[in-house]
Amino acid sequence: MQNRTLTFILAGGVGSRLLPLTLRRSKPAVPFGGKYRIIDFTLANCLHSGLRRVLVLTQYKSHSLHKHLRDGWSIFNPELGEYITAVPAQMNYGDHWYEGTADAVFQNLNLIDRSDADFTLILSGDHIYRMDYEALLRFHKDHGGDVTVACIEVAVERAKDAFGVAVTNEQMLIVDYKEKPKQPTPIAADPNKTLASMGLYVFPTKLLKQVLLEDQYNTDSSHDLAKDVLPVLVQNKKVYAYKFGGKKGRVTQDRYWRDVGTIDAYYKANMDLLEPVPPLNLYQVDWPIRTYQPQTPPARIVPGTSGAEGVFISSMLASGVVVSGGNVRNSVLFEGIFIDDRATIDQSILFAGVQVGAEAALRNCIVDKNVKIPPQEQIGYDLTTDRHRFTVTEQGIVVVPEGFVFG
Ligand code: ADQ
Repeated sequence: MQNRTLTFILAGGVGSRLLPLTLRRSKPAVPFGGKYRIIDFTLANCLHSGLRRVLVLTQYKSHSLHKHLRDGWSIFNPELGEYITAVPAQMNYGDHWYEGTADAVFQNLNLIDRSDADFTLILSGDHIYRMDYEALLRFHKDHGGDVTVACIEVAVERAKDAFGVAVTNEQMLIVDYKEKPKQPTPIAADPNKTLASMGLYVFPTKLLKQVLLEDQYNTDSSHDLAKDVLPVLVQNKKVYAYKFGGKKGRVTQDRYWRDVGTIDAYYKANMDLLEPVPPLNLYQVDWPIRTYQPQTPPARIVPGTSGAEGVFISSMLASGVVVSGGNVRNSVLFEGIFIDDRATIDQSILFAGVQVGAEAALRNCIVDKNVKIPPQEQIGYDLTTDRHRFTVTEQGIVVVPEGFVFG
């Protein structure tokens, strides 16, 4: 089925809840996990699931994402009809940018037609997970339904106002669907859990074109797949829920799925990778997460000028990092970072090129690219002061934005 499938990755959302990390880049382009960008996880899923025709729909602040796709993901051979192509919003129909996810796909109907694909798989570019889409496509075919939505069981609390929620019968046919309800309906087996939509859909291409066209004519619609299109389909067609989790297809460990839509969720998902046995296995040799990697020398942990040992505990360090007498604990460090003598980094995420001066102390913070932290600076210790300078989240994570210059 993969050969007969065209894949869209929706990657154009504003990502306002991830500000200031999305000041200059879209959410899928936000660095994650020490060397990746968020979109790498979805792209790696496509790669390992045998999907070879992938269109990435971009809109807001797309330069960084386009560059990343060009540098890291120009891996297929267009001569064989295989591609990962970034498609910017082009006002193909009407004089407006994409109005919602349904409109984003609709505005690329010409590419759907050109592909001649029988099935269209629609994915989001901003989730951290590993999933074999081949198993999803097979489920769609075997169940003989009209549309399939990938779903996951999550705590009712987590789904409130956040996810689309499906109610199914025993055959997994969706009998009710609500987008971001205040009171998600629990599943029959557990009152604390609900079945959340992962925002991934399989459509027969013919039906997709028909429903997108109908949606365009609906003047009350906000042209969103989850809000406007799916609820109508659930009433009129057979829409099945494919349950993510457990052993399916080639993936042996696939219960982990995170929508890293807020800074706190993003921070937590990074910290998950520091668990002794991380819930998402980056080390599975037959499922590497690909990315663009600059040429940098190996990481070094060495004594500083004062003679203090460089220390590195329960952390991830990308290549090109130099810890020169600094002390790094429970942190994620991207490439090319320099930690000077007796500086301490605790429970923090530092993006590429950050420099931390001697005796500076950073705790519970995220520092965006290339920021220079002066010697003896303290961040994350006095949140009242930090709030005047930086974004501080509900859970007390301090974010130092790209381009911040200390006075
Ligand atoms: P949200 O993530 O809140 O919920 P949305 O903001 O529409 O929905 O984002 C979905 C995807 O589409 C994201 O990858 C985003 O970047 C992209 N996107 C948004 N607007 C776009 C546009 N104008 N052009 C191109 N791409 C765009 C959705 C579903 C829920 C589901 C959750 C799961 O609506 O039902 O539970 O995803 O995370």
